[in-house]
Amino acid sequence: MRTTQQPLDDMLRPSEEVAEALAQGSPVVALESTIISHGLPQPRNLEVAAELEEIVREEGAVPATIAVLDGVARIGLDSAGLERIATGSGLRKLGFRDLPLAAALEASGATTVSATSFLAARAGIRVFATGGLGGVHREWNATQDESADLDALSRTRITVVCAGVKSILDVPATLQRLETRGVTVAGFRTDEFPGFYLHTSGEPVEWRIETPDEAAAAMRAQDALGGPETALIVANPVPRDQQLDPELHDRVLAEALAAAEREKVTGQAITPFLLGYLVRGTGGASLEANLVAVRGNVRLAARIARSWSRED
Ligand code: PSU
Ligand code: MN
Repeated sequence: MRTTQQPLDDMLRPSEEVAEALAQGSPVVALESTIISHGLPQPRNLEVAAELEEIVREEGAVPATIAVLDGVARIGLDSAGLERIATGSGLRKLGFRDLPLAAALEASGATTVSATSFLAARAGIRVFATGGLGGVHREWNATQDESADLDALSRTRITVVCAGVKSILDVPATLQRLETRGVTVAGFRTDEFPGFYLHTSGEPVEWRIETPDEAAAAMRAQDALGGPETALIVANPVPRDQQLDPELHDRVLAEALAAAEREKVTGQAITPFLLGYLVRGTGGASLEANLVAVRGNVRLAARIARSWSRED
């Protein structure tokens, strides 16, 4: 039997600030990096990366932006690290399954929801904020393209605050898959599942919570029940008055989906392609709605992390 193993310390490295906060039981919020590298246009993405960390601090928690740099999963980046994620060329998009190869080959990449959730939980972080989750793609029947985000959330004990799933997806099918896999979903002050750029996707959500304390109570109940290590999704909509105009959204999304088909964009490239098309096709309006969503999610995640650390 082989006994030589790479020590975990060499592969998973919290920043000093994050390590200290975790040791003291202070609130920490994980942030993903794919949204920075592949989800937002340059140069705005670097500003946004810094702004999101600032929001977490304003709310009294410590931000931990997660990415893999030279094979090491970094839990909390300094400004040079954030800059590499935002401006580095040819940076990979790493899902959970890519992590062992990135470690072995000392590669660098941004982490998606599936990889970030795993690494955050492994480092001892319980709360994570993003924009919109990945899910079941509209052409699933032909492509079988379902984001690894869903599988990761069915086996990772983490709370993800998001504005639903990206509206480029098949939202009802994604909700079905989350149900099948036992992922807990609650609307934050809403009875409808959010639509990422839109306040609502039009789909109902069966549970509604009103406060960060209620989210933290659900997290404690998850642990007390002791079932499989599943996630809690806190679905937090963009305010109606800051959403993307629904008609513009539907029209440009239809164009984007047609363009993806024409240009035969598939696999990992499809999500960044569609998001980028929407930014250009809406004259930047989808970008503003995306940012409103992410900022709101980061703020709420910090409040949940605070409630969680008080009760822990
Ligand atoms: N949320 C955003 N923008 C993004 C993403 C999420 O507002 O770019 C990223 C996340 O990293 C998510 C990924 O995990 O898109 C999903 O990609 P795929 O469909 O290839 O699994
Ligand atoms: Mn995919």
